[in-house]
Amino acid sequence: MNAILQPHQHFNKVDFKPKDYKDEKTPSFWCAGCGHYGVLTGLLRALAELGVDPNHLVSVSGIGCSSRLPYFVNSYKMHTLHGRAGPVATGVHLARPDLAVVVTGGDGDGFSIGGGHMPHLARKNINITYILMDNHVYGLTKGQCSPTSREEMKAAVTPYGGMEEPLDPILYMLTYGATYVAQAFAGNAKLGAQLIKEGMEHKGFSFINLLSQCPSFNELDTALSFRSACDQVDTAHDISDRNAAMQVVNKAKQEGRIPTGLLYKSERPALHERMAELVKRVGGTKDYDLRKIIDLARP
Ligand SMILES: Cc1ncc(C[n+]2csc(CCOP(=O)(O)OP(=O)(O)O)c2C)c(N)n1
Repeated sequence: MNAILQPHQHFNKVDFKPKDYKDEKTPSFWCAGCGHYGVLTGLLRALAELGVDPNHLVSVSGIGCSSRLPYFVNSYKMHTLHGRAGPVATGVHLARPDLAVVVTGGDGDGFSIGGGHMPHLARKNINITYILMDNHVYGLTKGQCSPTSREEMKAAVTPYGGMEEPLDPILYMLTYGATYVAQAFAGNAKLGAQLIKEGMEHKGFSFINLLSQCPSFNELDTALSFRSACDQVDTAHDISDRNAAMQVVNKAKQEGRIPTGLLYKSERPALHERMAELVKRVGGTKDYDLRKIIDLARP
């Protein structure tokens, strides 16, 4: 593994417009009015601003309406198993740390079935960008509660409303040590694009929660309700202070508001750098001697 290889070396390589990053073979096929279109628009704009070479871009997803997104992007792509986009993306990244890896997926995919993986992407500081397309519902399977659904949301299997406290993906990611944490309303593609771009430039695990309305199965969280509850707060606190970021989020939640913008950013070694360092320490080549690693680990 070569520590010098970084995705950034493939930035500013092409002069593409956002539409050039759209896979023209596959027209996007979400419902009319779906917020996921806004996520796609933001991503395509971010890619154009970065000028990332599509040959060095990998778009990875799990299963869900949101997880269809890689189909629509001019890149290498992997539509994997429900909840398993994170581990697959980790493997892609560790095998080829020079590629830009973007995961997209839903709140169900990431925080229900995939929930066991999320802390580890954050704590290991995997150098990938994770875009959560958070519509507070399972869209593809036609409207069950997700971990981010509001308690009062009535769905087919919860006709009297839910019984569970929703989790907050932002607080979750701050807690587990993600080094770039941001949030926006998916319909604000300008802010979405800016946050995705900065997230892809960030070295380490970047997590961007994009609130995305589901007009087919979530009547509570509409485009209007998301848009009117969002406040851009990213200049109001020290961005490198994790406790301050948590306080901002908690305060906004108490007031029924949604804090958007860049909420937290810090620097620490990413996993691929630590692995490269280990290889160097025990032999200086990727064909390292496992015995040396074991000997080194002995007290
Ligand atoms: C192992 C497994 N369990 C369950 C499913 C059914 N399933 C497919 S998508 C999905 C949830 C999708 O919700 P979300 O991830 O929030 O994305 P959305 O469709 O709302 O964009 C479920 C439960 C599956 N495909 N595989």
